[in-house]
Amino acid sequence: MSDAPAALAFLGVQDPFEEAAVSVLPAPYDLTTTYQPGARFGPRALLTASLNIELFDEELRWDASQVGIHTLPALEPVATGPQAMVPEIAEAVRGLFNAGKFPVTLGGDHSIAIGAFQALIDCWEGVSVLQFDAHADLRESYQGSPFSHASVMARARESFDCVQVGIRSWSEEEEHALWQEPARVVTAADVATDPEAQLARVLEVLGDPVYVTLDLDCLDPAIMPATGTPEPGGLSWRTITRYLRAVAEQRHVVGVDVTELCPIPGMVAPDFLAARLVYKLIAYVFHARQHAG
Ligand SMILES: [Mn+2]
Repeated sequence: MSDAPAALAFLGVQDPFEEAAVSVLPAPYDLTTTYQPGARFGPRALLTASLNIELFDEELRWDASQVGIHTLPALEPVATGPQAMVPEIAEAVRGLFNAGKFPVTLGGDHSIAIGAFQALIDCWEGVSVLQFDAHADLRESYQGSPFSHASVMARARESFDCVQVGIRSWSEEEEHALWQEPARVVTAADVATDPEAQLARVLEVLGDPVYVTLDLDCLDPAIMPATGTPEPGGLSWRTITRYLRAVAEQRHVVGVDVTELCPIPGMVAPDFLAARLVYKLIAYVFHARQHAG
């Protein structure tokens, strides 16, 4: 991997790859988006917004960027379909795990997570997957592809123990699969009823270590309208940050992907939120590591 500065570096920080604990990997790919394409522009919008956020985290009272952050060049989108993109992402993320990095993969549509899962299988035995999403993503295949954004968690469940949070949209086809282990599903309605009790339930069933796959449509479209398939009734900023911090403090989080930012021209707030959320994730994980034991 080269230390040449990326066109856009997360937070405007570009530490040398070797010295950075965090590797940001832009994967601007949205060929499987169902409703409103544009997630291919997500990484650029997120990285651009990140240039304007404070390096000092107001909650932890700590500049998390000191752990070292390196943004890689964006992966070249493959136009032939997700089955070609998956191995590319898998190879990139595998390289980051093998180099001891904390990968932060930026979508792109949620299908890019399937590549990260393949790297997880090779590099992290016994890892669990924690999904934040409006959608169950449990279709066996969708529009002819088993690697669609709508099949992400069907693929994950083949290899990992999963917990799904924020879910509020699924098909009749997915209904049976979704409830095979009801303890592992926390719907958005569950969260709304009693966020703390539902967080406790997540921490009870979730394994260790953990990989987080976060589809931004888990959030309420009032604060995150810029996704391909926005669903009403989603999580608040307070809830997602509370959950992520608790998971980071009580589990070893090995990597994350944040997907489905589909920028709306002229509306910067969702881009800004996405950048803040990525930085929160990094800050929570590394603050917890520094204060562990
Ligand atoms: Mn989704």
